[in-house]
Amino acid sequence: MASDKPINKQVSSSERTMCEATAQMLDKARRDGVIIALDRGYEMKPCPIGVESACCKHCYMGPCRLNPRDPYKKVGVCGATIDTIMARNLARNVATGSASHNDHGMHILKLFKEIVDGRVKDFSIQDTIKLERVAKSIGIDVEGKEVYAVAKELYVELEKTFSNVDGEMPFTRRAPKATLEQWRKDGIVPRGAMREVMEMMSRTHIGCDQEYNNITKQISRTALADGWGGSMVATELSDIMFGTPSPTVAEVNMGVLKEDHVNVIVHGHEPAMFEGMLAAVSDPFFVEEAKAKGAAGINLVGMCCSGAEMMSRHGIPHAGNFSSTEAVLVTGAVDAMVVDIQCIKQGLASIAKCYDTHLITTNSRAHIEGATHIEFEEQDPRGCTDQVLIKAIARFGSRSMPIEIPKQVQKGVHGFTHEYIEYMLGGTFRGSYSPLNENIINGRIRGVAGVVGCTNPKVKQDSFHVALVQELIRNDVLVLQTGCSQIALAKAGFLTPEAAPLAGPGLSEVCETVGIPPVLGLGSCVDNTRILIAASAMVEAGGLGNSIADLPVAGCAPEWMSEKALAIGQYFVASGVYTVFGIGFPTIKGTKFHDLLFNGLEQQGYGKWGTAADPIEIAQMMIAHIDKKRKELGIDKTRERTLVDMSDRRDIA
Ligand code: NFS
Repeated sequence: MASDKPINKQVSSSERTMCEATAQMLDKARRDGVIIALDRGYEMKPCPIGVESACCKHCYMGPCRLNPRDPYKKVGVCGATIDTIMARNLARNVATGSASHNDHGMHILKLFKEIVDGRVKDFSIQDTIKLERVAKSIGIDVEGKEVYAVAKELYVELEKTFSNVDGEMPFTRRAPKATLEQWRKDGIVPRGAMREVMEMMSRTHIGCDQEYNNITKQISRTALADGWGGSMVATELSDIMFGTPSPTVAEVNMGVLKEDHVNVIVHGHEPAMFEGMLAAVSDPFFVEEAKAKGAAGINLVGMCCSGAEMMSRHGIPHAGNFSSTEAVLVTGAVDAMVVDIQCIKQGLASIAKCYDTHLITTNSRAHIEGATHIEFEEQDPRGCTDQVLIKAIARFGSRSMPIEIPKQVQKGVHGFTHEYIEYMLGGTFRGSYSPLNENIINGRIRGVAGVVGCTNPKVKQDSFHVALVQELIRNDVLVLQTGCSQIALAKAGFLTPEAAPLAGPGLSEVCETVGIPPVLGLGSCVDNTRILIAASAMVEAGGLGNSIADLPVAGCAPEWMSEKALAIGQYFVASGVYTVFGIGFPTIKGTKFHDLLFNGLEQQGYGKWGTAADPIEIAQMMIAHIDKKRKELGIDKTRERTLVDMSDRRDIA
């Protein structure tokens, strides 16, 4: 957004981001008098009461503000205690996050139905093996049935994910038996996502559920309706319709923009529009149109989560994560940025205007004031994509902005899936998680960590992700990644097999043997469900306990910012995973609700939350938890026997 206000230049761009390309664009934005979120975030002073969730605005007797330093001194006008207030606030955050993923999943399901019904012709079922596999996983008999018959049955079953009034969400059948039994015992198996989100909203109305333990149960249920519901539907059906990813080399960072090409960036979360754009840019008509305007071609690039998905599936280059979406426009080289839903900053509109870039919204659920809206319809993808390309090519032909494209670009291997992990360890005929479990039991791999989530201008962009992952792999923890975190590590060069020596001796040995990086990129945020399935497969393979809570695993979102991240965190906790958030957490230490989340849930047999401000401390907390689980499993000794330090290694040599 253009501003006359002096910008705080005392903080150098390299202190705001460790991404050199983004730093270069932040400097340019400052020179151009344009303020982007990395500077806005720094200037914003968050409300000290809100940051700890000590305020309530669920009715108009308030808003009521309690004192975070003395939280039990006061109650709200209705008598709500600090525990009720914090629990209700988190509940609504989780409901929003779960609603976002379920809305996405439901949209994907609708597209799947329209393909099955023959109403959408531009997309089809690409992966019939996965279709059968997913159908079988929830008890559908596929024997002797035609592809579209199986697809129809799968649709009917998966619709219950959203519409069930009672019963159990279909994909919960994929959870380990002991994990599912725990949910049943506590009455938190999600029914239908619409019911869970609606009930969560209703129960947090003034004067309804005012017992933080009981509210927490519904928080877990609403979150599980995300992880084992809408998100999992989105991942699995996207794989079936657009192809299941397998490891592929892709380029990441702003250097993927090309000055002599028409540059079109797609940013958002739903793959259909991006797939439509991919088909349109290879149309010879548009290639010729671009050439007629003097361009060498059309360069299609992704950002954020749909970018991560397309990179995994098709190797499409990726220009950067959440904190770089405004900065990339500062290059002046973006002819059109096309967006759909979620994580699209409103600030993009004014910055696009400053750099004469077309910002085009395409989804009926997400318009932005100041952007051009061209609706994307799955029945007629070209109705939208062609108009986008006409605008982008015209803008290329009349470019007036000085162009400065950062040089940084990093190659990496993306596109791992839970299916591929199984295959790479065991091969086609004896694909299995047993080799992974064996390597955990014998101590070469200490444990597995999911490092995921956003970037947040409250901290130096990417720096927490990178420091944390570096520490984890150094300690032989295999890291699985998704979302903006994956992009941070990809930019830093960790997603290549060549990064194996950065890992500890055990993990690097495994990586070198199998030929994989120590950090495996699984795609977008809804693809966190691949981690749930991988964890379930580890339990099933045996030797590491009966439930996800028994596994030597941990999760983390070190630079989180969105409500979706809170929903994801809670579904991992409720599935049995110790989950640590960096930056902060919206509860007050020392309160009963905080203690329940950070301690009590684990005693009940679930995972638990953790938080710390320093990435190395977070890594150590995760490693300590992994070691605790190893001890409980009785495999802590094996690790001590197998580990050799560098001097031992030299002696052996
Ligand atoms: Ni996830 Fe993807 Fe990124 Fe955070 Fe936003 S893009 S869904 S919420 S910022 S990881």
